[in-house]
This record gives sequence, structure tokens and C-alpha cells, in this order.
Amino acid sequence: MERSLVLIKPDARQRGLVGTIITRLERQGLKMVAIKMLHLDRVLAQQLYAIHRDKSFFDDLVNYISSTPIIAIVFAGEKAVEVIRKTMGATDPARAEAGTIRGDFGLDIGRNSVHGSDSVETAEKEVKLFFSKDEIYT
Ligand code: IDP
Ligand code: MG
Repeated sequence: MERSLVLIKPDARQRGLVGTIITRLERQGLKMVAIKMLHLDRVLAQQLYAIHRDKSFFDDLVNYISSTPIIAIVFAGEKAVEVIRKTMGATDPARAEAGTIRGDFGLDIGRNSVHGSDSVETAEKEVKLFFSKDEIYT
């Protein structure tokens, strides 16, 4: 079964949107197989966003995601990566469609409420960054 990593970012957790976001994803038929709350250290934040290392917004991104605790979740399901990306909506909340998580709850491009892996390959890497094998249920 395909798996993907979802992070509920500081802005959404602080505003009490954790349950709402999980519900929206579960309603797509995705099954939660692992979950934890954690305060990212800068090293893990830099690993997660390594692909953006050379971007102008990299430091802001790392500072933000490691600013206050987040929720990390592994969802499993058919085409999980694609289903999650669609449910999240476009990266910039101003461009994300109504009815998507970012469209409805995102504040700006940095504080856009959720992270979701962008490919099956990335998903497997990201899941391993956050969870050990024995923390993931089948
Ligand atoms: P994604 O989260 O939709 O996969 P990415 O391009 O992988 O988007 O970027 C990772 C995160 O970096 C985004 O979720 C967003 O919070 C932030 N980001 C992306 N582009 C910009 C930008 O142009 N300015 C500021 N932050 C950005
Ligand atoms: Mg991405």
C-alpha cells in the first residue's frame, strides 16, 4: 500500500485545526498508520527541506517549521501521495482552490498549514526521517 508523510504545520496546530485536517484526509479513504507530535530540531528541518537549500526562503522555512511543535502522520492508501496533494491544494493558499486544506485554512505561502510528500520516492524517504519501522502500523 502506498504511504505518504503529512505534517500539520505550526499555524494549523496553534489554531486547533489538527482534528479537522485529519478528518478531511480520512474522508478521502486514507488510513492513518503512524502519528506523533514533535518539535523539529533544525537538523531534521534542514533534511526535510534539503531540496530547497539554495532558495531565498530556505532559512525562513527551516525557522518556521522548527518554531513550535508539529504533528507528523503517515497515511496509507491507494495513490496516497496524489490524494493528499489534491486534498492539500496548491502551495500558495491564495492560489489554492476553496475546499482544499490550504485554500480554506492557509494564511500565506509560508504558513500554509500542511506538508505532504510530493512523490512516492520522496514519501518513502520522508517517512523514514520521522518514524522508525516499529512506530508504523500495518
Ligand atoms: P509544497 O509544500 O507544496 O510541496 P514546495 O515547493 O516543496 O511546496 O515548498 C516547500 C514549502 O516552502 C512550501 O510549503 C512553502 O511553505 C514554502 N515556500 C515555497 N515557495 C515559497 C516562496 O516562494 N516563498 C516563501 N515560502 C515558500
Ligand atoms: Mg514539496
